[in-house]
Amino acid sequence: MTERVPLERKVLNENARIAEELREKFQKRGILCLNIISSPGSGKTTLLERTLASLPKGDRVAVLTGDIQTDNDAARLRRFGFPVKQITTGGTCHLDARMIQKHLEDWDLDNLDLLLIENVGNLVCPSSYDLGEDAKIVVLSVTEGEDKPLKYPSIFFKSDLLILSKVDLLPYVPFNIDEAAENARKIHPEIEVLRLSCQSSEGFQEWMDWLNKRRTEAKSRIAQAVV
Ligand SMILES: Nc1nc2c(ncn2[C@@H]2O[C@H](COP(=O)(O)OP(=O)(O)O)[C@@H](O)[C@H]2O)c(=O)[nH]1
Ligand SMILES: [Mg+2]
Repeated sequence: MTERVPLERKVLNENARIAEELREKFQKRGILCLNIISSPGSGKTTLLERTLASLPKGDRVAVLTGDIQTDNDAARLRRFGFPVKQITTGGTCHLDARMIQKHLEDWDLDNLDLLLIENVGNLVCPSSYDLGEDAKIVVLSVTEGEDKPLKYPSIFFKSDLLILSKVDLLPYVPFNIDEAAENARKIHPEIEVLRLSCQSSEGFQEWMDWLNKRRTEAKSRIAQAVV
């Protein structure tokens, strides 16, 4: 244990350095970068599919999607005509900044306004790794239990937005959605909360409004920097 702590710190310091370089590149160009995190199966890829389907053709959007094995998610997301890359971590339970840097090498960032990152399905490890994003988004589906913000506080503390997903299932599962939101606010009082179903489309417009607001803010930051 005494050996492990300094090594972990070194890895995280190195990650923070690369993440800061990435953040600078994104901010200089007004790119909004979002890091989407949840347990496996909470609906990250489905949300990205719906999002890409609703964006205009030629929109300056790209997706990086992380997984331990397989490129299934990238195959699902490529159908919409935007640049998509799979990052297969080969066992690692999170994405790190170096993986993002490497996978962005042959993309011209000047052609991008929005970079969506789907992290590896895991509520714990991804919360420790800054990817240079503007914001982390945590997705919690209604089948996972309203206590999860209390059990996995770090990711709820670090996320700007909580998406409570699969709300179409609420009639069938004992899940107190107000309590889930309340638990998240105990950990992070300013966290924004959205209720979403990709099945019924409830909350989808609110999600797109949130996304568009953040895109506009990212752009206006470079305008201010230029003035
Ligand atoms: N009922 C319901 N099922 C959903 C919803 N969103 C996703 N799913 C299902 O949940 C499963 C996992 O979704 P996926 O997007 O692959 O989750 P990921 O592992 O977080 O990327 C799939 O069978 C989806 O069809 C939703 O809003 N409502
Ligand atoms: Mg997925």
